[in-house]
Amino acid sequence: MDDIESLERDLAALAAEAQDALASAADREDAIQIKNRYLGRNGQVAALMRVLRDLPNEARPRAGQASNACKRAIEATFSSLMERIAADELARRIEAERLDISLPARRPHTLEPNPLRAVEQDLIDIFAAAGFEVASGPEVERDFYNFEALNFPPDHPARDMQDTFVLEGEDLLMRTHTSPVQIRTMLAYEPPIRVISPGRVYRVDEDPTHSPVFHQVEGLLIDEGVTFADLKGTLRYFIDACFGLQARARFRPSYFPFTEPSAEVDIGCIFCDGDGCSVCSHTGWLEIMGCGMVDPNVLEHVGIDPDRFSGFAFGMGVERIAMLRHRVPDIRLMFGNDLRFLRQFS
Ligand code: 2NM
Repeated sequence: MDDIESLERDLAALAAEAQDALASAADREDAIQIKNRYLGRNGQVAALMRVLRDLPNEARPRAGQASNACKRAIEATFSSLMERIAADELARRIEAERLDISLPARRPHTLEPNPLRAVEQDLIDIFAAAGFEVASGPEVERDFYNFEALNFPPDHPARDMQDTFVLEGEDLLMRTHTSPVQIRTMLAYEPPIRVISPGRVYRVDEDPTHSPVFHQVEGLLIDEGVTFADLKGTLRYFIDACFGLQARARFRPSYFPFTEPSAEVDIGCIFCDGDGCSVCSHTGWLEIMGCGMVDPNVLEHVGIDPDRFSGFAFGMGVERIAMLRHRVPDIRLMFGNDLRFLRQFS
């Protein structure tokens, strides 16, 4: 009886000692070592239980219960300690990896519509609202569509290889204007015809203020009884829509092989309001487009009877219109890829 009671006391004391030791464990490894020191195969609890051999049979169940109670107490302390260590570790990690989700996000680099494309679309919209349909055609053209049908004489300077990108040994060139699209349209359709042809065009002349590729929007209207007054009315509508009702405009006589009579359209200089400045070469006027009545020779080339039908045509450079719309005094900025410049239009 004495033996079993002293064993119970010893086991209880051992459990208390192990719990004390665990309470001062520094970390996981420390805790595991402490636990093994008491509960391991050669641990202190096992050592105590070796006295079991000397106990009478009837005392053994009590000794077993006492030993199990001791083990359970130590294990319970151990596992709650491990839980606390894991919780502490998690709390430390969360603190260390904390994200401040209130920080404003960095703006992603998005593609803004290029000012040139935006202006091209504006021009299309303006003429579409007046009933013009969009026509397109190849950028690599034949001499007939780009020059001959447009009444360019065989020795016209624009046909010079100095000015036109030609594919040598072949009847192919890069179109120098979008007029060949008008020729193709007139060949394919009967009047009345009312189209605009936006697109890329190519010219050799390259200096700091000219690009070998630029953009045009040309227009064509063919019907019975079309006069220069119709041309003026259409272009005044365009100027109102593109530059505003207050814009002053003038038609100045000019010459193109494909129109007769021909004119150039100027608007009052938007940089100096007509006073004269370096942008308008001190004239007070800025040229925005060319136009005229389609030459009867052109109509003959495409099989339209010039005695029955007449029409007008016009053409403008999109870069130039963009420059004036946005009051950019140097056209070179428009071709460039300087994002600081381009972002101003978004
Ligand atoms: C311009 C100026 C004046 C024009 C003429 C034609 C065609 F095919 F009908 F003859 N298309 N575009 C034209 C007329 C173009 O650009 C400055």
